[in-house]
Amino acid sequence: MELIDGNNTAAQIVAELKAEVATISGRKPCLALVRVGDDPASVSYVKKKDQTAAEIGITSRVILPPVSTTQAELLALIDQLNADLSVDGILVQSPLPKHIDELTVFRRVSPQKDVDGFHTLNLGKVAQEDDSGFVACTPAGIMELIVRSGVKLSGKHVVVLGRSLIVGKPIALLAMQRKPFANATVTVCHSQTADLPSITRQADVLIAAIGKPEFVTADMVKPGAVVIDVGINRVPDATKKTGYRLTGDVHFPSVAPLCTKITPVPGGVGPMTVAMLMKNTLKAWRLAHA
Ligand code: L34
Repeated sequence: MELIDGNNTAAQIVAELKAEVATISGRKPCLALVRVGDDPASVSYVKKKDQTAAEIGITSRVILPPVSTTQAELLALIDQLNADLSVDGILVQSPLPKHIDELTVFRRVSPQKDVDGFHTLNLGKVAQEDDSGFVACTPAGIMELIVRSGVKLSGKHVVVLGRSLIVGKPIALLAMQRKPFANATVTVCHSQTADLPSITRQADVLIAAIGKPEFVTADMVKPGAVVIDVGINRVPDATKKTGYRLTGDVHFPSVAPLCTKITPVPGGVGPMTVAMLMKNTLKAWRLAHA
Protein backbone atom coordinates (compact mmCIF):
# COMPACT_ATOMS: atom_id res chain seq x y z
CA MET A 1 0.00 0.00 0.00
CA GLU A 2 1.23 3.44 -1.01
CA LEU A 3 -0.09 6.72 0.37
CA ILE A 4 -0.98 9.37 -2.20
CA ASP A 5 0.40 12.53 -0.62
CA GLY A 6 -1.93 15.46 -1.31
CA ASN A 7 0.04 17.90 0.83
CA ASN A 8 3.20 17.23 -1.15
CA THR A 9 1.50 17.37 -4.56
CA ALA A 10 -0.38 20.55 -3.64
CA ALA A 11 2.87 22.15 -2.45
CA GLN A 12 4.46 21.28 -5.79
CA ILE A 13 1.60 22.94 -7.69
CA VAL A 14 1.77 25.98 -5.42
CA ALA A 15 5.50 26.28 -6.19
CA GLU A 16 4.82 26.03 -9.94
CA LEU A 17 2.12 28.72 -9.72
CA LYS A 18 4.36 30.96 -7.62
CA ALA A 19 7.03 30.79 -10.33
CA GLU A 20 4.45 31.66 -13.01
CA VAL A 21 2.98 34.57 -11.06
CA ALA A 22 6.50 35.91 -10.48
CA THR A 23 6.82 36.46 -14.24
CA ILE A 24 3.75 38.72 -14.30
CA SER A 25 4.64 42.38 -14.44
CA GLY A 26 1.84 44.76 -13.63
CA ARG A 27 -1.42 43.80 -11.98
CA LYS A 28 -1.24 40.40 -10.27
CA PRO A 29 -4.16 37.94 -10.35
CA CYS A 30 -6.83 38.82 -7.78
CA LEU A 31 -9.24 36.45 -6.05
CA ALA A 32 -12.34 37.56 -4.14
CA LEU A 33 -13.23 35.14 -1.34
CA VAL A 34 -16.76 35.58 -0.03
CA ARG A 35 -17.71 33.84 3.21
CA VAL A 36 -21.19 34.43 4.61
CA GLY A 37 -21.39 33.87 8.37
CA ASP A 38 -19.00 31.90 10.55
CA ASP A 39 -19.38 28.20 9.78
CA PRO A 40 -16.26 26.83 11.53
CA ALA A 41 -15.12 24.62 8.63
CA SER A 42 -15.62 27.50 6.17
CA VAL A 43 -13.59 29.83 8.42
CA SER A 44 -10.65 27.41 8.26
CA TYR A 45 -10.92 26.67 4.52
CA VAL A 46 -11.21 30.33 3.51
CA LYS A 47 -8.26 31.19 5.74
CA LYS A 48 -6.21 28.51 3.98
CA LYS A 49 -7.24 29.86 0.56
CA ASP A 50 -6.28 33.40 1.59
CA GLN A 51 -2.88 32.24 2.91
CA THR A 52 -2.11 30.13 -0.14
CA ALA A 53 -2.98 33.02 -2.46
CA ALA A 54 -0.57 35.25 -0.53
CA GLU A 55 2.17 32.62 -0.76
CA ILE A 56 1.81 32.50 -4.56
CA GLY A 57 1.59 36.26 -5.05
CA ILE A 58 -2.12 36.24 -5.88
CA THR A 59 -3.93 39.21 -4.34
CA SER A 60 -6.90 38.10 -2.32
CA ARG A 61 -9.83 40.07 -1.09
CA VAL A 62 -11.73 38.38 1.75
CA ILE A 63 -15.30 39.63 2.09
CA LEU A 64 -17.28 38.55 5.16
CA PRO A 65 -20.98 39.41 4.97
CA PRO A 66 -22.88 38.60 8.18
CA VAL A 67 -25.05 35.46 8.42
CA SER A 68 -28.13 37.73 8.29
CA THR A 69 -27.25 38.91 4.75
CA THR A 70 -30.20 38.55 2.40
CA GLN A 71 -29.99 36.77 -0.91
CA ALA A 72 -30.58 40.08 -2.70
CA GLU A 73 -27.66 41.67 -0.84
CA LEU A 74 -25.37 38.76 -1.69
CA LEU A 75 -26.39 38.90 -5.37
CA ALA A 76 -25.70 42.65 -5.37
CA LEU A 77 -22.23 41.99 -3.94
CA ILE A 78 -21.56 39.45 -6.69
CA ASP A 79 -22.74 41.91 -9.36
CA GLN A 80 -20.30 44.45 -7.96
CA LEU A 81 -17.41 41.93 -8.06
CA ASN A 82 -18.41 40.82 -11.58
CA ALA A 83 -18.13 44.43 -12.74
CA ASP A 84 -14.86 45.11 -10.89
CA LEU A 85 -12.02 44.99 -13.44
CA SER A 86 -9.44 44.46 -10.69
CA VAL A 87 -11.05 41.12 -9.67
CA ASP A 88 -10.23 38.02 -11.74
CA GLY A 89 -11.84 35.25 -9.71
CA ILE A 90 -14.85 35.07 -7.38
CA LEU A 91 -15.54 32.31 -4.88
CA VAL A 92 -18.58 32.11 -2.63
CA GLN A 93 -17.81 29.53 0.04
CA SER A 94 -20.40 26.80 0.55
CA PRO A 95 -22.47 26.07 2.62
CA LEU A 96 -24.51 29.27 2.57
CA PRO A 97 -27.14 30.02 5.24
CA LYS A 98 -30.46 28.23 4.66
CA HIS A 99 -32.35 31.35 3.57
CA ILE A 100 -30.07 31.70 0.53
CA ASP A 101 -30.40 29.52 -2.57
CA GLU A 102 -26.92 28.31 -3.51
CA LEU A 103 -27.62 27.59 -7.17
CA THR A 104 -28.99 31.10 -7.72
CA VAL A 105 -25.83 32.50 -6.16
CA PHE A 106 -23.44 30.24 -8.10
CA ARG A 107 -25.18 31.16 -11.37
CA ARG A 108 -24.84 34.88 -10.67
CA VAL A 109 -21.03 34.75 -10.77
CA SER A 110 -19.75 35.74 -14.20
CA PRO A 111 -18.68 32.52 -15.97
CA GLN A 112 -15.35 34.21 -16.81
CA LYS A 113 -14.68 34.75 -13.08
CA ASP A 114 -16.21 31.48 -11.84
CA VAL A 115 -13.02 29.94 -10.44
CA ASP A 116 -15.18 27.48 -8.47
CA GLY A 117 -16.58 26.03 -11.71
CA PHE A 118 -20.12 25.86 -10.28
CA HIS A 119 -21.81 27.99 -12.97
CA THR A 120 -24.07 26.13 -15.41
CA LEU A 121 -21.86 27.17 -18.32
CA ASN A 122 -18.67 25.82 -16.79
CA LEU A 123 -20.25 22.53 -15.71
CA GLY A 124 -21.65 22.24 -19.25
CA LYS A 125 -18.20 22.78 -20.72
CA VAL A 126 -16.91 19.82 -18.69
CA ALA A 127 -19.67 17.68 -20.25
CA GLN A 128 -18.74 18.98 -23.71
CA GLU A 129 -15.00 18.42 -23.10
CA ASP A 130 -14.36 22.11 -23.77
CA ASP A 131 -11.28 23.05 -21.74
CA SER A 132 -11.81 26.80 -22.07
CA GLY A 133 -13.90 26.94 -18.88
CA PHE A 134 -13.28 26.27 -15.19
CA VAL A 135 -13.39 22.81 -13.64
CA ALA A 136 -14.61 22.73 -10.02
CA CYS A 137 -11.60 22.69 -7.67
CA THR A 138 -12.17 19.39 -5.85
CA PRO A 139 -12.74 17.24 -8.95
CA ALA A 140 -9.90 19.06 -10.75
CA GLY A 141 -7.70 18.31 -7.74
CA ILE A 142 -8.67 14.64 -7.77
CA MET A 143 -7.75 14.31 -11.48
CA GLU A 144 -4.45 16.12 -10.92
CA LEU A 145 -3.65 13.89 -7.95
CA ILE A 146 -4.47 10.77 -9.98
CA VAL A 147 -2.31 11.88 -12.92
CA ARG A 148 0.64 13.03 -10.79
CA SER A 149 0.67 9.85 -8.72
CA GLY A 150 0.92 7.73 -11.87
CA VAL A 151 -2.52 6.11 -11.68
CA LYS A 152 -3.78 5.28 -15.19
CA LEU A 153 -7.56 5.48 -15.64
CA SER A 154 -7.82 4.42 -19.28
CA GLY A 155 -10.02 1.34 -19.62
CA LYS A 156 -10.40 1.07 -15.84
CA HIS A 157 -13.64 0.89 -13.89
CA VAL A 158 -13.98 4.05 -11.81
CA VAL A 159 -16.78 3.93 -9.26
CA VAL A 160 -17.88 7.29 -7.85
CA LEU A 161 -19.76 7.24 -4.57
CA GLY A 162 -21.92 10.38 -4.46
CA ARG A 163 -23.67 12.53 -7.07
CA SER A 164 -23.18 16.09 -5.80
CA LEU A 165 -22.80 19.07 -8.07
CA ILE A 166 -19.49 19.89 -6.40
CA VAL A 167 -17.79 16.48 -6.65
CA GLY A 168 -19.72 13.41 -7.81
CA LYS A 169 -21.15 14.67 -11.11
CA PRO A 170 -18.09 16.57 -12.36
CA ILE A 171 -15.56 13.86 -11.37
CA ALA A 172 -17.65 11.27 -13.23
CA LEU A 173 -17.63 13.50 -16.34
CA LEU A 174 -13.88 14.11 -16.07
CA ALA A 175 -12.96 10.45 -15.58
CA MET A 176 -14.91 9.43 -18.71
CA GLN A 177 -13.53 12.20 -20.95
CA ARG A 178 -11.93 11.12 -24.21
CA LYS A 179 -8.42 11.97 -23.01
CA PRO A 180 -5.33 9.80 -22.57
CA PHE A 181 -5.29 10.33 -18.78
CA ALA A 182 -9.06 9.69 -18.48
CA ASN A 183 -10.98 7.26 -20.71
CA ALA A 184 -12.41 5.40 -17.73
CA THR A 185 -15.62 3.38 -17.54
CA VAL A 186 -17.58 5.18 -14.86
CA THR A 187 -20.33 4.06 -12.51
CA VAL A 188 -21.95 6.56 -10.15
CA CYS A 189 -23.52 5.23 -6.95
CA HIS A 190 -25.57 7.16 -4.40
CA SER A 191 -27.88 6.81 -1.42
CA GLN A 192 -30.57 5.03 -3.48
CA THR A 193 -28.24 2.52 -5.14
CA ALA A 194 -29.28 -1.08 -4.56
CA ASP A 195 -26.59 -3.49 -3.34
CA LEU A 196 -23.94 -0.81 -3.27
CA PRO A 197 -21.07 -3.02 -2.01
CA SER A 198 -21.41 -5.32 -5.02
CA ILE A 199 -20.75 -2.32 -7.28
CA THR A 200 -17.98 -0.68 -5.26
CA ARG A 201 -16.21 -4.06 -5.14
CA GLN A 202 -15.89 -3.87 -8.94
CA ALA A 203 -13.95 -0.60 -8.76
CA ASP A 204 -10.37 -0.42 -9.95
CA VAL A 205 -10.50 3.17 -8.69
CA LEU A 206 -13.01 4.05 -5.98
CA ILE A 207 -13.79 7.73 -5.40
CA ALA A 208 -15.69 8.22 -2.15
CA ALA A 209 -17.60 11.51 -1.94
CA ILE A 210 -20.75 10.89 0.06
CA GLY A 211 -19.99 12.87 3.22
CA LYS A 212 -20.58 9.95 5.59
CA PRO A 213 -17.71 9.32 8.00
CA GLU A 214 -15.94 5.96 7.47
CA PHE A 215 -18.77 4.71 5.23
CA VAL A 216 -16.50 2.62 2.99
CA THR A 217 -15.40 -0.53 4.77
CA ALA A 218 -13.07 -3.36 3.75
CA ASP A 219 -15.89 -5.57 2.40
CA MET A 220 -16.70 -2.84 -0.17
CA VAL A 221 -13.24 -2.69 -1.74
CA LYS A 222 -11.54 -4.99 -4.23
CA PRO A 223 -8.02 -5.96 -3.18
CA GLY A 224 -5.52 -3.95 -5.25
CA ALA A 225 -7.89 -1.03 -5.80
CA VAL A 226 -6.90 2.64 -5.73
CA VAL A 227 -9.04 4.58 -3.25
CA ILE A 228 -9.56 8.36 -3.35
CA ASP A 229 -11.21 9.62 -0.17
CA VAL A 230 -12.91 12.97 -0.74
CA GLY A 231 -14.73 13.11 2.61
CA ILE A 232 -13.74 15.70 5.19
CA ASN A 233 -15.90 14.90 8.22
CA ARG A 234 -15.55 16.40 11.65
CA VAL A 235 -16.35 13.69 14.17
CA PRO A 236 -16.71 14.58 17.89
CA ASP A 237 -13.63 13.38 19.83
CA ALA A 238 -13.25 14.31 23.49
CA THR A 239 -9.55 13.36 23.49
CA LYS A 240 -8.75 16.20 21.02
CA LYS A 241 -8.13 19.82 22.00
CA THR A 242 -10.51 20.96 19.25
CA GLY A 243 -13.19 18.51 20.42
CA TYR A 244 -13.23 16.78 17.03
CA ARG A 245 -11.14 14.70 14.70
CA LEU A 246 -11.10 14.72 10.90
CA THR A 247 -12.03 11.56 9.09
CA GLY A 248 -12.79 10.71 5.51
CA ASP A 249 -15.62 8.71 3.92
CA VAL A 250 -13.35 5.65 4.10
CA HIS A 251 -12.61 3.54 7.16
CA PHE A 252 -8.88 3.95 6.66
CA PRO A 253 -7.49 1.33 9.08
CA SER A 254 -9.36 -1.57 7.50
CA VAL A 255 -9.35 -0.38 3.86
CA ALA A 256 -5.78 0.90 3.46
CA PRO A 257 -4.08 -2.53 3.75
CA LEU A 258 -6.16 -3.75 0.78
CA CYS A 259 -5.23 -0.90 -1.54
CA THR A 260 -2.48 -0.37 -4.07
CA LYS A 261 -2.77 3.35 -3.35
CA ILE A 262 -4.99 5.43 -1.08
CA THR A 263 -5.35 9.10 -0.14
CA PRO A 264 -5.27 9.98 3.58
CA VAL A 265 -7.59 12.45 5.35
CA PRO A 266 -6.29 14.98 6.17
CA GLY A 267 -3.49 15.46 3.66
CA GLY A 268 -5.19 13.99 0.58
CA VAL A 269 -7.75 15.70 -1.63
CA GLY A 270 -8.33 18.73 0.68
CA PRO A 271 -5.06 20.55 -0.02
CA MET A 272 -5.48 19.82 -3.76
CA THR A 273 -8.80 21.71 -3.74
CA VAL A 274 -7.00 24.82 -2.55
CA ALA A 275 -4.16 24.40 -5.07
CA MET A 276 -6.59 24.05 -7.99
CA LEU A 277 -8.45 27.19 -6.91
CA MET A 278 -5.18 29.05 -7.31
CA LYS A 279 -4.60 27.48 -10.71
CA ASN A 280 -8.10 28.53 -11.81
CA THR A 281 -7.47 32.08 -10.56
CA LEU A 282 -4.37 32.33 -12.74
CA LYS A 283 -6.44 31.03 -15.66
CA ALA A 284 -9.08 33.71 -14.98
CA TRP A 285 -6.34 36.37 -14.97
CA ARG A 286 -5.14 35.08 -18.35
CA LEU A 287 -8.71 35.21 -19.70
CA ALA A 288 -8.96 38.84 -18.58
CA HIS A 289 -5.67 39.58 -20.37
CA ALA A 290 -6.41 37.71 -23.59
N1 L34 B 1 -17.55 27.46 -2.96
N2 L34 B 1 -17.29 25.95 -1.27
C1 L34 B 1 -16.88 26.44 -2.43
N3 L34 B 1 -15.81 25.93 -3.10
C2 L34 B 1 -15.12 24.90 -2.58
O1 L34 B 1 -14.11 24.37 -3.26
C3 L34 B 1 -15.48 24.38 -1.33
N4 L34 B 1 -14.81 23.38 -0.70
C4 L34 B 1 -15.57 22.38 0.04
C5 L34 B 1 -16.48 23.12 1.01
N5 L34 B 1 -17.07 24.32 0.43
C6 L34 B 1 -16.61 24.90 -0.70
C7 L34 B 1 -13.60 23.52 -0.12
O2 L34 B 1 -12.86 24.46 -0.34
C8 L34 B 1 -14.47 21.61 0.76
N6 L34 B 1 -13.31 22.46 0.68
C9 L34 B 1 -12.10 22.19 1.34
C10 L34 B 1 -10.98 23.00 1.22
C11 L34 B 1 -9.80 22.70 1.87
C12 L34 B 1 -9.69 21.59 2.66
C13 L34 B 1 -10.80 20.76 2.78
C14 L34 B 1 -11.98 21.06 2.12
C15 L34 B 1 -8.42 21.28 3.36
O3 L34 B 1 -7.46 21.99 3.20
N7 L34 B 1 -8.38 20.22 4.17
C16 L34 B 1 -7.22 19.83 4.93
C17 L34 B 1 -7.52 19.85 6.42
C18 L34 B 1 -8.14 21.12 6.88
C19 L34 B 1 -8.60 21.03 8.33
O4 L34 B 1 -7.75 20.74 9.19
O5 L34 B 1 -9.79 21.26 8.59
C20 L34 B 1 -6.84 18.41 4.55
O6 L34 B 1 -5.68 18.05 4.74
O7 L34 B 1 -7.71 17.67 4.10
